[in-house]
Amino acid sequence: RQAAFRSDIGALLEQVGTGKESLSFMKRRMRRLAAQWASAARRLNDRLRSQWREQKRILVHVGFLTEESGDVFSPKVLKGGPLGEMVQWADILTALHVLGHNLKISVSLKELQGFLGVPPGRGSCPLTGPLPFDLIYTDYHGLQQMRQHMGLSLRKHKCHIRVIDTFGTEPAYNHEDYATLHGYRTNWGYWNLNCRQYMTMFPHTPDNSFMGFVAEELNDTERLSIQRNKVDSMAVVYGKEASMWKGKERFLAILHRYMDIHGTVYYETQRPPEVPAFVKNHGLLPQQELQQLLRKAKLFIGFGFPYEGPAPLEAIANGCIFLQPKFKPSHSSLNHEFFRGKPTSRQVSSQHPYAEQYIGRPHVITVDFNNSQEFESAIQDIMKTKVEPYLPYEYTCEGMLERVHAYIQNQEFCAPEAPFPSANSSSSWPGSPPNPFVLLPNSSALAWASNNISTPPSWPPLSALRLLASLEGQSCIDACQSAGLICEPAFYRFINIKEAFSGLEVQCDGVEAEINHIFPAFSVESSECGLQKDPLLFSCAGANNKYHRLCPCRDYRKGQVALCRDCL
Ligand code: U2F
Repeated sequence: RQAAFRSDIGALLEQVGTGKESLSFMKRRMRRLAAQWASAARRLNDRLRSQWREQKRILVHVGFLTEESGDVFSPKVLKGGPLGEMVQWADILTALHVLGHNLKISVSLKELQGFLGVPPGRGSCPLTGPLPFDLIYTDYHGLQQMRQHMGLSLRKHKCHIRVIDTFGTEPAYNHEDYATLHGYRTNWGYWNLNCRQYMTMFPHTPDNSFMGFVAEELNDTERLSIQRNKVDSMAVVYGKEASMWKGKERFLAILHRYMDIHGTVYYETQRPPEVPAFVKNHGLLPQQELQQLLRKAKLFIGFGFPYEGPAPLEAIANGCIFLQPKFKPSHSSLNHEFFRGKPTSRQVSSQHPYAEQYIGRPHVITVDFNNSQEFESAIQDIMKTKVEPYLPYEYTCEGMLERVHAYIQNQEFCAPEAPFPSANSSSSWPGSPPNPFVLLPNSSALAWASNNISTPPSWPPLSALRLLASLEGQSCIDACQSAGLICEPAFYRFINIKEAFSGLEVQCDGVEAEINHIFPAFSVESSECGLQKDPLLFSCAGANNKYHRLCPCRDYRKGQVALCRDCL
């Protein structure tokens, strides 16, 4: 069946259900953004007119909101607790609904069992018949619940699952045996999924798929009125919970010399002691009122926590400059409590690396807050700088719909990928590939590869592939990025061949295949070249001081890093 865009969200609101503050928050958000989604759907529909979009049967099981997982989030919705995850789930649900898919939503174990047709109360009774869904979106909590209640059948069906995973999961952590043997075992990882089945909140490692969320878009009238009403001396502090303000008096005092400071900190009866008396605290605001405040403010300032939330994008979209601390050294699961046990080694270079790296000046200013002079002159600069409201396309409704549509129609983890020349031994390309195997656009090697090997056809299309060698110690994330490209894990299987070394004129004293997330890679010093033996370990994120990595890069659309030029 063809999926038809929906512009009305009435049915979705009914499906979301009631009885939890988190669900009410999500529904308020859905209502508030409904018009924005509808007009984005019209635009995308016009652009995709000729394309067949298959309607999928989709189950969304929001594990962290189930009572069975403890649901620690719902009671804190109105008390300054995390809302980022709810923002994202609300937007995922809306995107799937608007794209016209057949949706079922579950926020309890009972509903999950009902939808899956598993008899309730029978422990890990396996689901016997076929899976009644094409896709299941869930999170790590939900995955755990499915393992417990679908038993053995989970293994059979897991290619249909997509895991919404805020901070991301790197391949070394995802591979159960490898993680256990090499110290990458955490509470969360080790599910042996294809890492592209993990979907993140920001484009972290391209080993995962970038799901994202949306921020508010402005029409021309709103832009104009923002321009007129901006107050150059007004700052809003990022932090809805008092603990986020702790120990920040020094910065607040400096800032207060220049600007009036506003906060939206939750409190019960009295001003929290962490919030100085000169701060105008509005208390936790409904999203809509926060947007109004941001429209007037010139500066949105973060003090280091929360990490990687939606609010800075909302502030920038409303014409604020976001000032945030640079982390030196970077925060990560190795040195910071918050990230400890998360299945990633990602180095978080500031409070909001996406804002720092993908948006940057003049909208985002990232400085060392411990250097008071640097901090103070940043504030002085901000007061003088004029900026326009800005929202990257990938965080607009149209951008999110386009991306989710592309994933749904093209990502396929169930069909076995054609066995690519096995990296086991001396085997090479079947037939005789044109050499040297330099993956230039439209080269005959590529044409040959797409005709002979790529069944089902590769997505992203193989024409986007560019092969690079990283610098010693550099990951493929960084190597591709420094060439203006992005690492594409789906392409590893095409470059995990010995011809790739010769194509790059690398001298190899023999080529071995190993189970090591750094491979394919080579060492110049020892003339050692290694291929990857286990496709589950193909990793954009991996890096090792002794090795240059072989990197499959691709182009990307401006403002939509998840998609290559020919991906739609
Ligand atoms: C992040 O979660 P947070 O909820 O702490 O992220 P924020 O950026 O603070 O804000 C989330 C939403 O809260 C809204 C605001 C944002 O969309 O519009 N809000 C509001 O409605 N009223 C207010 O007064 C202030 C904000 C991140 F998203 C999570 O993934 C992390 O787990 C968490 C911890 O690092 O940080």
